Amino acid sequence: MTMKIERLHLSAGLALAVLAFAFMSAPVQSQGETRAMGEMTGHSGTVGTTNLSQFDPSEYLTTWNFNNLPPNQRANYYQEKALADGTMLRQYWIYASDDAVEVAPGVFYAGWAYNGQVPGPTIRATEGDTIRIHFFNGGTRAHTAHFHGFHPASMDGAEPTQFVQPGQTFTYEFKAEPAGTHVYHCHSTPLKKHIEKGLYGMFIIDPVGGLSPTENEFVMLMNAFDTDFDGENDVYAVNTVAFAYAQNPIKVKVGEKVRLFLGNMVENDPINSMHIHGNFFQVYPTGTLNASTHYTDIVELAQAERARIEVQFKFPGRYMFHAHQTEFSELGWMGFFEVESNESSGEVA
Ligand SMILES: [Cu+2]
Repeated sequence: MTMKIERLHLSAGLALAVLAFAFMSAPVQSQGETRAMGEMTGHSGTVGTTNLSQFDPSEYLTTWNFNNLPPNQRANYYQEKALADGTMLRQYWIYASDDAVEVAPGVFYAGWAYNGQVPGPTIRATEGDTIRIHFFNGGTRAHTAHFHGFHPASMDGAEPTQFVQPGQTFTYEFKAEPAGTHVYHCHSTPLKKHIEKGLYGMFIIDPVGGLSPTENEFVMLMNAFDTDFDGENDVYAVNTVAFAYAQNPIKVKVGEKVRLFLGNMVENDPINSMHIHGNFFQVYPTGTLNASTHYTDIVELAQAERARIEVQFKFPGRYMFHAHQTEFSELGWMGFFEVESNESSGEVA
């Protein structure tokens, strides 16, 4: 893996650093001019910055139903209407296209994206709502939008007869159920290629009455990119950009409940994980039952598996989170929570 990055680095002049964690016994393995930064910081990282104007991982954390857009723009992609039975009709305008995705500073992946971003837009509803997806294929291959959850076979988007050809549209409609932490993705063939290229997103269904109150909700989709197309991933991340939350830590406060909607859409590797330092958390597999099954500091997820995680930090400070497949963390899947004191005095313990 290191060799591959090195080749990429040398051939394209790209500045992706692959450096060992300071706490690991292995010597620092760095390349060229990236060595100096690694020795200064002692952590894995990248040199330079990623252009976040197309996709900002920090913004993605709390964006669902296009709530990051001003109302006049938002209406182009999302409209909601209360129905007589108390549920909502939620309509989405989703398109597929061929898009370059910057996964590390200067490293552009030739991806396929929903609405120009990887992961695609997060869709969030309450159980029983009507989801209507107006799907347009603006890409160069046949694509679909296949949702996990209950739906009629005609809405599955997985049969060859259901593949939406370039320039064509299809409207998916179904009830949002069951409540849980789900995903959607393209189900065109070859499936592996259509997923690894970036056609996936999070689909969150809240139970009627909502989840328990919390101060923070964050969407985290673990993904990876085979930037030299040899069948092995070169860059790993949560939310696409390598080390995004190492450069811009996620800010929370001591004692606040932090809810993570975590999914794994990594291709080429059968399993992925998330470990949070200095803490233990509750795990709700697939988010379907309102009962935690694990109180742990690591959760493993197979391909397309999801979990809702709830965590509270006891102490202020900076807490690392990363895949405990340590190779993945060194190649980008590592970040930090920046936990601030919750005292109104602002005094830090
Ligand atoms: Cu596709």
